Amino acid sequence: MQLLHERFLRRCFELARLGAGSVSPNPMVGAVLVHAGRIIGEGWHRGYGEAHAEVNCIRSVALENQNLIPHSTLYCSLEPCFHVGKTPPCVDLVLDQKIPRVVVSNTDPNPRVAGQSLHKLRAAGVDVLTGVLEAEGRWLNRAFFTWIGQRRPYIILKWAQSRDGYLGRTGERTAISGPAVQRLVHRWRSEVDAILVGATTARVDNPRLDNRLFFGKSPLRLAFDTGGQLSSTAHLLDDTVPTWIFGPPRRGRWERTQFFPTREKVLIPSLLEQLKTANHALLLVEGGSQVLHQWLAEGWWDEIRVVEHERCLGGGVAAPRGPVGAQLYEEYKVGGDRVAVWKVKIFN
Ligand code: AOF
Ligand code: ZN
Repeated sequence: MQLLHERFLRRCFELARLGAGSVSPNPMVGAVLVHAGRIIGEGWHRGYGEAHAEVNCIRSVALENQNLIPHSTLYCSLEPCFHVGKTPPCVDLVLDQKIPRVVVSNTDPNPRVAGQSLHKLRAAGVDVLTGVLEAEGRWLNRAFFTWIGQRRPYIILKWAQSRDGYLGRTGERTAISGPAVQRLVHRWRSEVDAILVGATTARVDNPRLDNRLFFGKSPLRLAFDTGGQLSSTAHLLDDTVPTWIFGPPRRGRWERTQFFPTREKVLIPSLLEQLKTANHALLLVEGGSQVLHQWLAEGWWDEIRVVEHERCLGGGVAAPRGPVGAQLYEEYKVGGDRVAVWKVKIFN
């Protein structure tokens, strides 16, 4: 039975992931309705402010199967919501539909829910099973758990290094990773709310920081320019994508670019505070060396993604040393490159 529950919950996770990049700061949620071992409905939370997974799941049930709903099991990656938010409470939908069994991975940490729905369902006689594949569910929604638990964005540090541990040659843009991993990095960009680079990278690499190689949106671009040295012809100042520059304001008409004059010392906390105010819960820090060292040294990270190319550079800017306090979560090959994902030891 447990294996069957896990199978359907894994399907919920798969569906939930389809919301990556579109639902933040909400969680990614998937729901599956099962009758006698057969899936009769599926749904996921598709966009922030839109219908929840459970609603889309019930809506997807074919007319001829609707009489089966009161005899089915609802699988949900997250506890159904209890509150009236942008949509009515999902817990009432479950009760209205007379669904007799609910299997859930995680309790919703949102204080407006926090187990109250599971309690209400049980009190109404619904058979509730919770905590199935709990660690997987928490990992899937690690940004949401951090957002609710610590009231700050989830921070991913990312860098690419040569096999002998260099980020690039000093003072010049150095292409390290292959085309397959570049596409993956653009996918990562499509899934986060904001992406940051430091002043040197902004000047030397002249990055666009948008998502051109994968489906979906481009994130908000953030760059440090406290010295005001970024060239006015830099891609980051092209005003094509929403961009925040932490540095002195520049003259001209700006539609999508905002300037935040900020003191060097309070850069990180003030940046995180601004992101929080704008409801951005997921930040990708793409370098370069100074920024990565600082964020690592001050402990401002939740996850680290390292892309390692098989080639050696023989010298240049050294990549940060093996992340302290990190635990390898997964490793895989993409083209000729190796991707390693590290997570904070205490998470999960
Ligand atoms: C669910 N199913 O698919 C999601 C849930 O602003 P709202 O109304 O969209 O509510 C957002 C909150 O609802 C969010 O913080 C989380 O607690 C819960 N998300 N709940 O039953 C879903 N996305
Ligand atoms: Zn809901």
